[in-house]
Amino acid sequence: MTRQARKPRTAREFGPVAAGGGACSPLTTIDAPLRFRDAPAPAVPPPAPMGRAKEAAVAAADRRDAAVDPGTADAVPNLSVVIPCYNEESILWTAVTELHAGLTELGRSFEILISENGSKDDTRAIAAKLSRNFNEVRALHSDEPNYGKALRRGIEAARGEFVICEEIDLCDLDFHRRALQVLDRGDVDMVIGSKAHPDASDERPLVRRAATRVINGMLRVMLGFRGTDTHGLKAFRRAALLETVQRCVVDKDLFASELVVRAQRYRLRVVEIPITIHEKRPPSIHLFKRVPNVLKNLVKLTYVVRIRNR
Ligand SMILES: Nc1nc2c(ncn2[C@@H]2O[C@H](COP(=O)(O)OP(=O)(O)OP(=O)(O)O)[C@@H](O)[C@H]2O)c(=O)[nH]1
Ligand SMILES: [Mg+2]
Repeated sequence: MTRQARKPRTAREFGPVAAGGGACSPLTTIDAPLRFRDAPAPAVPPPAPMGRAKEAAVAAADRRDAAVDPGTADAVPNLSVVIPCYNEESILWTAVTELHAGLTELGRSFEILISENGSKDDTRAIAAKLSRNFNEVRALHSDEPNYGKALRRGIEAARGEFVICEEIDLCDLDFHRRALQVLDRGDVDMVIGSKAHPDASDERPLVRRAATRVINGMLRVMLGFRGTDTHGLKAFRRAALLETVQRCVVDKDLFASELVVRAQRYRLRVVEIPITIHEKRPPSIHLFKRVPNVLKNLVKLTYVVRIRNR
């Protein structure tokens, strides 16, 4: 992946966190006052107790994972990379093999969680084979194709001190390095890799770049989101985000956005860094097919957050 030459950054684009950032990339802090700043920050309530049926379902899911996942008994890793996967047979093997090599070079202990659901091609079988081939790879499966559920399940199953949410067509080790450098400092809970940051380089087609701006504009107006991107690469300290994950109410595409919006509402320390987007293949689901669900979940999320104040 080639990095384009960038114009010099203006001082305005360097937030206070960047000032002490040494060699790490510029950061834009996104902890400006909330639109609803006069309201007390909602405390993160304890997760609701699980009912018997849910407990049984979770236990059954764990047993299923164990069946395809002989590596889980190993020591707890420093880093978990969670990758939701759907119908990715064409790139999964190569992408994970390359990612495994890159993460090995980083010099941290790690695990890669392939969180597949609903694939109609050989993705599940390839993920299982990868988990047999590499001790550090774990394969999760369930039947319903659902990006948000897959990401959530992967985060909940992750054991690392740090979690990175990846996409199989990106596997951006440069983001991993820079985000971990920021998290290592200990004064940040979550790092968003922003496609719409002034210093980002986004090679996706115009219509998808525009869609990113539209959805983020809606998140700002409807939910008080502060920042430039919510969907895609992110890294965080697992302990800091786990309760936030459990409070999320929407799934599919909007789950990733809800996670970021809630992290801000709960006053977690969230920053953005620019990324270069160079996809290995076009998206598996067409943008317009995703719109109805995004809008439905946006209305639901706005109701829950704004009206129910949850
Ligand atoms: N488990 C699971 N993974 C999914 C699903 N849909 C997409 N993914 C995965 O999510 C990641 C991103 O999917 P893409 O198809 O590239 O979507 P995208 O349009 O680039 O996403 P944006 O960041 O919104 O632009 C990939 O790793 C996909 O395999 C799904 O229904 N289930
Ligand atoms: Mg993509």
